Amino acid sequence: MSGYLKDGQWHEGWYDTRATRGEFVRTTSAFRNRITADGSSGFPAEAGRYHLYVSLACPWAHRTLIARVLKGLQDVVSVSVVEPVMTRGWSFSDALPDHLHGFDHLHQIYTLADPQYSGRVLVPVLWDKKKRTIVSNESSEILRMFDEAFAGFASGPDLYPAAQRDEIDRVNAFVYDNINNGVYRCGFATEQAAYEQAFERLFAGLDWVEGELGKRPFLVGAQPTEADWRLFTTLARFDAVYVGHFKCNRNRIEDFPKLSRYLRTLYRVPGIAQTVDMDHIKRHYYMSHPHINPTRVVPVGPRLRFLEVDAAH
Ligand SMILES: N[C@@H](CCC(=O)N[C@@H](CS)C(=O)NCC(=O)O)C(=O)O
Repeated sequence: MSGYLKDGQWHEGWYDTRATRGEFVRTTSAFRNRITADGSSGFPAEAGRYHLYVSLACPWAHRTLIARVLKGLQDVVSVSVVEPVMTRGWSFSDALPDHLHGFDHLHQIYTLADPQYSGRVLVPVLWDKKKRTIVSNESSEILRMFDEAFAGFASGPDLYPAAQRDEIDRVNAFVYDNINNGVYRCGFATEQAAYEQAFERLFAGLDWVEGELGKRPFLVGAQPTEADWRLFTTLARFDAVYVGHFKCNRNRIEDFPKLSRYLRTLYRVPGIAQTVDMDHIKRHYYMSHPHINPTRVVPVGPRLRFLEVDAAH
């Protein structure tokens, strides 16, 4: 089960949707420091200094893993992966250890950074081994740091090109509201009206993207940018999890000609396939939300054609 920390103490509990008429409202991330190339923020870019905690199931954490791979930071920023199924929140095991502290649970990382921390215990977490604290637990900002701050250590495509920033910001906001967070607003709604409203917005959003992808290969311009990778992590989970578990079932991504081709194109970019773990994804969602799936039985299907592109090429 999932839970939260209050004054540094762990409590079991899910999101309370009573005050918001059944609508799921996402909490904001608490740690918002920034790594910069010049170190003016107090967190200078250094090889070997920072450690990323992720869940391979989590679409937000997935963005940061993708940026790490695309920017060639595998030897610069180390990683620990949490167990896919939540027990006292995110946890570690012998197979998936906390490489830095040997902790059993991710909440211990939060209380190491702040013994009085109150709030949810979220992935991703970017840890500073020198200051022994959390730099950030906001995926959109970690993605930007990997893109910009470590230019002296590694290289890769510019994911947030200066000339396209306004357009990327605009697309990101739309995709976040309607699609990335939209699937959660469908799945975690506890009243019919809240679910139906989220459902309409989600599929209107996907219809819009389908139309845009008829005009150009990627969301902003001719090359993938962070806008595409932020959408990709939701698309990759959609047919396997969101259609069934979150009731996002007007149609599948596979049924959209442009979106399904786009998903395959992005999946085929070197390094990306290794960041997609469908076993963690399916087990996490179907087994960690007993209020949605009390039997915790994980569906065997569906067949996911975008995962078969390696075999086909
Ligand atoms: N705004 C955050 C959201 C992160 C987030 O919600 N992570 C989820 C996993 S997909 C989590 O850790 N949930 C645990 C919980 O809510 O208890 C980000 O983008 O970094």
